[in-house]
Amino acid sequence: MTDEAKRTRDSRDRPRAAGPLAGAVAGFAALTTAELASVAVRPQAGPVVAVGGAVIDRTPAAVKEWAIRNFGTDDKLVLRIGILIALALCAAFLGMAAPRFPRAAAAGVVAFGAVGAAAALGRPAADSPLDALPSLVGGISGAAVVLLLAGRLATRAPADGAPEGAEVTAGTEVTAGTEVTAGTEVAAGTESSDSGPPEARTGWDRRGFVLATSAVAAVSAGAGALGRVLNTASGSGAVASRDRLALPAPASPAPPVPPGTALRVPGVAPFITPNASFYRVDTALVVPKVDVATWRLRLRGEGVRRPVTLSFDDLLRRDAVERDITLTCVSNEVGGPYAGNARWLGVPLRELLAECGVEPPSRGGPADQLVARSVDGMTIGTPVEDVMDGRDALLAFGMNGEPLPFAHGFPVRMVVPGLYGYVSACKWIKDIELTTFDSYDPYWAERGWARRAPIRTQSRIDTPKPFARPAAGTVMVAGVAWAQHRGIDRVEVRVDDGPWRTARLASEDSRDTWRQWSVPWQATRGSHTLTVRATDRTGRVQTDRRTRPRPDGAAGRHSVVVTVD
Ligand SMILES: Nc1nc2c(c(=O)[nH]1)N[C@H]1C(S)=C(S)[C@@H](COP(=O)(O)O)O[C@H]1N2
Ligand SMILES: [Mo]
Repeated sequence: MTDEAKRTRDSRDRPRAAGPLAGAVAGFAALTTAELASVAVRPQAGPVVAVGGAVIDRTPAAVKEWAIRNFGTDDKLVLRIGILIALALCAAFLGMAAPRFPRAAAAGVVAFGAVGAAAALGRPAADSPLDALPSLVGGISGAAVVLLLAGRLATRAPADGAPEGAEVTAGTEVTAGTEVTAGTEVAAGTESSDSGPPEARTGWDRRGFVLATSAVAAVSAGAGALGRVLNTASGSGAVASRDRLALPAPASPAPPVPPGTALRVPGVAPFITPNASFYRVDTALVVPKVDVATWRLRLRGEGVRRPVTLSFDDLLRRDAVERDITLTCVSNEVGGPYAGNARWLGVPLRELLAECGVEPPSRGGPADQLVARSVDGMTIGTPVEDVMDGRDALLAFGMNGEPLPFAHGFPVRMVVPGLYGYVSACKWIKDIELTTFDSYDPYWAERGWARRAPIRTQSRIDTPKPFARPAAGTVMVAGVAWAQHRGIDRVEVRVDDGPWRTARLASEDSRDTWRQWSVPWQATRGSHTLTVRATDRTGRVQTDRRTRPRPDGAAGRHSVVVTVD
């Protein structure tokens, strides 16, 4: 064997990537075994979801607004990918340290597991110490892999005076010739140094490392795949219960939609938003899958003279009402996409509360805040007065003729016309507590958002799109406007600093729904700014003072700049 070939087998020439690779494989093993262990608890208890949830809970509002602005509904995907990248980097670093400091590296992996466990236990929905299990299992199995691979990475000092030739003769599987000409790691890797006499061993255990790494990777992939399959299967009862669900006919159907609610201008949001394109805003990295058969809703708290716990069948036995209601998110920027209009089916919350003996504050009731809790630990606070003032506040289970989609709160959510979703529209609801604004801050109030938040009067230009290049001539400017529970009275558009022109308004379905509007524009060449403003039925004109969404919804007018060719 030449000196050069000999050197390739020396530890100093162990490929630089081996350590990081070992770390990455250990990290992979940790995450996949954690996934498998989460089957025994719940999918949400897995480390990435738990840490992601903890990050969401702690993200400063300004960062959250930035994330929503830049990533929209993909923000959760971006967060997950970010966590995985961070973990991969840490794992690679620990892997680099592993050959020299195997125990420290293993302890590092366990520490990551502990962080995951702490995050899982700290989630608001964690109601069992078992939530820590997946991360702990992951940390321990990852640490075991680190120790295993560190052993394979470690250098074995050549025995003093071992004859050079011993090694060559030891090379049983590969001829010395190929090894020398290849002079590469591949050739060395196929050679079995283990089969040589111990005193002849030198360099690192390439073959052992490759075998161990592949075996761990394969077993981990299997564990992860199995965990995925079982976690999906654990939600299959809920999926089946949704598939089987036959929605009741409403005792009070939605009033027929008058003709003319849709203006048929291409590019305008449809009057009814299909479920598949309805915006989704929530903190759930894994959508809760609740089986109707096990679902319960508890109603209790201050001034609740007769607390109740309802099953889904109990809800179905009540008279259902059907209403068209436009839902809007407080995080929506002026001109943003987080508004949608659906036909909801559910039971009136007011009647249920009244049956339980609840009085609104205006009639002397002690509770002014209704706090809804979801199965994933969200808390949403709604004024009791608004829920009981006669508006169609619903415990909804149907959306556009279907059971609620899982992402939109199956089996039951709240919908209250006129209030932003974060103070009214609790999805996956399981508990209602009557309390006061003074004594309890729900999730978003704790994070700097307003405790009470009626929806602001808003209008949006859907077409033309920003920076569109329409041809000169007649251009249809159109969009939607909303002022839920007050109703839209007028929409006006202006071009540049010109006069406000009244737009044609589509028919009003109800004052809880948005309205399309359109106005034909004789577009002239050049760059133009189109601006819209709405006036609600209380006579209030949409303000031109721009504000950010926080704390109680974005104000200001939507403008679009276009260049007419
Ligand atoms: N359980 C739960 N309910 C929730 C939320 C949430 O994060 N968790 N987000 C609220 C917010 S901020 C809004 S705007 C609406 C959005 O409902 P959607 O996703 O069905 O459009 O749900 C509300 N209900
Ligand atoms: Mo929201």
